[in-house]
Amino acid sequence: MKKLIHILSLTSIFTINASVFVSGNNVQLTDKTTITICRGDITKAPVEAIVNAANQQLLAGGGVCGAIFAAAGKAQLQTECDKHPIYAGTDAVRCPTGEAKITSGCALTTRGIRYIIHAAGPDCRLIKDEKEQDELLRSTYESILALADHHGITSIALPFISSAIYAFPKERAAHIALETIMEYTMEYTFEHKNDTHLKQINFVLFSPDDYELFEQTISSLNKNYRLLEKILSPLNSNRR
Ligand code: AR6
Repeated sequence: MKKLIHILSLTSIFTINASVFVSGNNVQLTDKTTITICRGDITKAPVEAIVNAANQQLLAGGGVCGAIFAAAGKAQLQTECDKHPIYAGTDAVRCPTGEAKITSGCALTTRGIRYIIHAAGPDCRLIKDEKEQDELLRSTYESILALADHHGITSIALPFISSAIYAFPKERAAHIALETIMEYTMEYTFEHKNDTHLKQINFVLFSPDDYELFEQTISSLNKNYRLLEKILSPLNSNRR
């Protein structure tokens, strides 16, 4: 029931935009949290923080990780990542799966990107249990948002974590990504009695297919929330 009450309030918290992200174009901020579905290169996003789909060792890699290291300055960003200590008894793990670590934006600070949040999503080539995959992906997004809030970050751009090299099934991954962000923002409002610092949350999708998937997912989530609101309106009015 607690969860349903949370969900009921979602539509009043969020403004949901869908727009094609063009480098240099800014998205209008509102006084509420806005999720924007964008297309493009995350290193060009006009935000305070971008998220890297990292590996647990926080080493330069391929995919979006490679693009971020290249744009931020590979050596400088690696030096920053190496400041995060290795967890004892691990294979040089600096960021366990489901967690996130922060560095400066290195060369990207000249474009206004002050921070890079490195998050290790589940590698589904190794983790085969679906429940565990889902929980770890959810925890990855929660860790990112909590870390961003801790640093007072107001605008952030996220990639489609785990969806390519780490082979997470895309439909489930998109659903978890969007739902976790909606729920986090709601819960933050309830628990801290004010809004999250995050006002602008951009999902930056690289391929047209991923962009379309996110558009469909966000509109179906929104539809479900509206349906619930209708069915449970007596409950809703009791709360007031
Ligand atoms: N901007 C936005 N999205 C991008 C960009 C970009 N410049 N480049 C690729 N993508 P992946 P993972 C999208 O494989 O599955 C690395 O080696 C891409 O189309 O980068 O979490 C790390 O070091 C896809 O939708 O991340 C890890 O070892 C999304 O980014 C491992 O890969 C994520 O794809 C992480 O794998």
